[in-house]
Amino acid sequence: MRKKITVIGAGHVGETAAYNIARLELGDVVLIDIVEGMPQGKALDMFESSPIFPFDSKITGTNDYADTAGSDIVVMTAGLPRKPGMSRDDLLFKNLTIVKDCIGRIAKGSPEATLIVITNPLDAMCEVARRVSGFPRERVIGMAGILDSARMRSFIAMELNVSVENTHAFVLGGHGDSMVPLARYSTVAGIPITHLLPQDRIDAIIERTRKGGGEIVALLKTGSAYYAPGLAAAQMVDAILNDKHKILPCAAFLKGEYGISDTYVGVPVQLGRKGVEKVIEIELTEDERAALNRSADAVKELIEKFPKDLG
Ligand code: TXD
Repeated sequence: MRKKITVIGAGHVGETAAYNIARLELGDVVLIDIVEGMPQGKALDMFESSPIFPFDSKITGTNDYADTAGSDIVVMTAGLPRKPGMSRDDLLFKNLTIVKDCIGRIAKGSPEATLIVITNPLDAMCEVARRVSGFPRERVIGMAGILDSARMRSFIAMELNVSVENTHAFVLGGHGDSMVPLARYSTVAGIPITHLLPQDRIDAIIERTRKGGGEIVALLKTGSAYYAPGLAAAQMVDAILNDKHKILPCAAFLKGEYGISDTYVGVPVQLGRKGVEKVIEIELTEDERAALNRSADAVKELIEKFPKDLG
């Protein structure tokens, strides 16, 4: 039987994720949104594109959670995006209500699903999804690190005029201004960028990576990035459904790894059929560890603002 992937939220990120998942033939896709007709229209348009460069996935649009029942994976994108001048944290209370509602409904019909959360503020919304669903931490994972490291890879490729395929980048921490891009684990054809670039250029790449989301928001003026985030979600779906045991940077709920407990933060994890199979711990310098702790503390601060009835 083909796998079933539900994408909640048929806005920019949701539609991009859904289309990529369908084109990669990772399974059949259900696209759900509160706006009537919109997910149905987008899904039909996507399906009508499938004979052109052919792909064989069903895509259904709906406003009814009954159609999502039995999903193997749920990609949660519903929620407000940032506008210029807003931080991701400014979205906390509005998106908390949306995530609570959507995940509460989806979890009933798809109790075995793995949840991939994308809604911002990312790490805090992962925690909402974990609490509301009651799913184990292995099956509630956040997408941010793949995007942040793809941004860093793009900037490294631009700087050195090399193929993006040769680049690898390593970004730890929360998906916010406190994220921790690690230069010494970021490489071109296996060579650390610390051997290839002077410190001031590395600092500039790190700064641009940290502010990568804001750069796009400032240019778009009406919303935030979606091509790279949508494709990043598809990569996670691929790693899980195809049981790849692939190591990718994701937001995971830590239980002592990196000396951090009871919070989501971006770390390298191994993804396979069971979701997070392993949190990969790497050696950090004292400064890097302090930066990761600061990032985790920033996430905890948001979690402390949750209303008491969230559990
Ligand atoms: O790296 C990352 N994690 C991110 C996160 C990268 C990019 C965007 N990121 C966040 O994803 C962004 O800050 C937002 O919180 C979400 C979605 O961003 P998107 O750009 O897709 O926003 P849109 O285009 O406004 O789409 C949101 C959709 C829209 O169609 C609404 O009608 C729908 O969400 N929505 C709902 N759907 C279902 N159920 C409910 N309750 C609901 N409320 C809104």
